[in-house]
Amino acid sequence: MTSTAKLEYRTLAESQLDVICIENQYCEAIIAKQGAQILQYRLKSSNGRPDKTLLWLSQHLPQQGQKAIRGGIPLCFPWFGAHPVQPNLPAHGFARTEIWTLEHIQAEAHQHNLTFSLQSDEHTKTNWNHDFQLKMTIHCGEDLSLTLSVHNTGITPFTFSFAWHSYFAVSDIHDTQILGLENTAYIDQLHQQNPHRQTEPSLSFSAETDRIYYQTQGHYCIQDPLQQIKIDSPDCPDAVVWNPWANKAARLADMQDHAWLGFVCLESGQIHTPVQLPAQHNVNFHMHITADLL
Ligand code: TA6
Repeated sequence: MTSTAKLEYRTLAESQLDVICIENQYCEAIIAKQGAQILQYRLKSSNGRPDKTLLWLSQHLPQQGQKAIRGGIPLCFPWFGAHPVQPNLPAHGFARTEIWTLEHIQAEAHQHNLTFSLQSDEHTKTNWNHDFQLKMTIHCGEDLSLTLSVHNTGITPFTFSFAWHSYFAVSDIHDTQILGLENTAYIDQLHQQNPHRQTEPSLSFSAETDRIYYQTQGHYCIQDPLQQIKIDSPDCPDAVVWNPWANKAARLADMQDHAWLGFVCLESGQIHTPVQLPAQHNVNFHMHITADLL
């Protein structure tokens, strides 16, 4: 049992991704400077409970700064999905491919808090002509939580959408259910029709699933025979649920065969009604994740 906090800077051999590796009493984690993206979070075994890897991560990592890393918790900002007007711009925005600055480290025996920032510059303005500063704090301890602060540092208002595109590791998508979406409206991204409403208490999976739920309660549980993962993000009004299933997964170059069986994306954010942020204002979002092994 580690009684002290460990922190190490590494550059991953093949991808040249600059990462920060932390370990404390409760967990081990790896966070990439690209996108301030947590790639791995492993809860240590305790009181007879086995250890638990919470997040799924592709084995195919891109060269740093070249393209999005599939897995962990990528940040989609300042738009979600394809750009609404310019389809040539990167899907899910550019925040997840930019190299963020590690601003602050708080390391204690039982937790780490790492704060990263991303400032607008001439490069980001080629994609989105606004002045902004993002700050993301990642708390790694007995639980995992993220805080995102979006600051409009310009002189004009801007509008953005965002989501934490979280890839949660599950034993088998066929045996996975998501609770917390009962009586919630959603748009089925696979059949762009009118909104639907989920009436069932739980969502299970038997085919490609790609839904944007909106005006949610902000409290979800991913359940499979071995675990419960609770996600609380009450200041994020929307949630996306995605699994590509076999056919779409086969078309994703950075998804190894059958990997689609081992994850579900439950993505907290604000998409359906984008955020309107006046000049010199800021807004904060929070997501808190806990895992209980059954
Ligand atoms: O998670 C919802 C979604 O928008 C899906 O439509 C799918 O495209 C997924 O994101 C993955 O997007 P990415 O750009 O990370 O490959």
